[in-house]
Amino acid sequence: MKTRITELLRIRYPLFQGGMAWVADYHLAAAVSEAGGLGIIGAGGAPAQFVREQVRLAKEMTDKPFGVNIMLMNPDAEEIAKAVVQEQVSVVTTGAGNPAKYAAMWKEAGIKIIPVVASVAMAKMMERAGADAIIAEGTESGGHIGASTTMTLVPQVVDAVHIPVIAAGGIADGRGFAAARMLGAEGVQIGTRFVAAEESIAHENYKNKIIAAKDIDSEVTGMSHGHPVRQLRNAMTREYLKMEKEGASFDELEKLTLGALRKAVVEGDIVNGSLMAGQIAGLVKREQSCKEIIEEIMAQAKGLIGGKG
Ligand code: TUI
Repeated sequence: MKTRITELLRIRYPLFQGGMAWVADYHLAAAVSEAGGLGIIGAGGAPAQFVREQVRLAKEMTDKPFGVNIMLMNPDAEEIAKAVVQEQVSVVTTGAGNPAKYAAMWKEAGIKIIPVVASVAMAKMMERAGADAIIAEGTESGGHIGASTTMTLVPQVVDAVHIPVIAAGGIADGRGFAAARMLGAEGVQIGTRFVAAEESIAHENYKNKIIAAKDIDSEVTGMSHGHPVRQLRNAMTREYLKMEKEGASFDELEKLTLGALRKAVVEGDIVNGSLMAGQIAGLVKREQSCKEIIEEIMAQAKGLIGGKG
């Protein structure tokens, strides 16, 4: 299945694995890249040295291209931005901010720049700043989200920029892949289904919560202070939303979520942890290898789209 994304990155399938904090380490990234997609190491809130080590470990497991996602709210973002140059990473995706100030440095190093955006305005700004492609992420996604749905955002971003667009948010199977292609996207990014992959280091409790989730089991916290985060409903989200309704301050609310993602991913704390997941979690039925996931999605998509893709 050829698109401008497979050509740009020299990968078999235009299918990215989301660079999820704590979850997307070198095991997951290498497995996805080995299966023909683009694996992405999620730097999340980690220090630059951790990211360097992760990149080196991924290179020992695959000689195929993989990326690093830099979450721009990370206080160490600048150091990570330099580290990906030194470690000769081929693709960088960014989230939760504007990466324009790093664009010249990355371009000079030959790194492909693919920012995640949640609006047309940001997509245009990123194209002007030198992005090679754009990931348009809808509000169906897990984690930190924007307001527009994938269905509405993707075609509007496709019309607004010349660079290729990758659709994210609400995609977990071949139907979602095919639908994204119909909206004009030249690739997709998938997060939630890969959290439950065999190669994912997420705790079994977290994987099982995703596998058990139904369509309406996610909740968005943080709307009141402008940092909406989607995660599966549990005691933590109930308490958060109750406090938010009562007008709790940002600092009070932060106490509930501080370290909550780590609690979910590493400790398997499904009560107080932040079980970030997208609205498509209801479609994830079992733990499978990355290769099985990718081949299943691509076979289904090819059947729907036809041979040319
Ligand atoms: O970044 C994400 N998703 C994330 S980051 C994350 S880590 C976290 N943990 C706890 C609380 C909050 C975050 C979990 N999930 N997705 C990519 C994304 N980026 N979605 C939306 C945006 C975005 C938002 C604003 C991109 C650019 C932007 O620009 C703002 C500006 O600077 O103008």
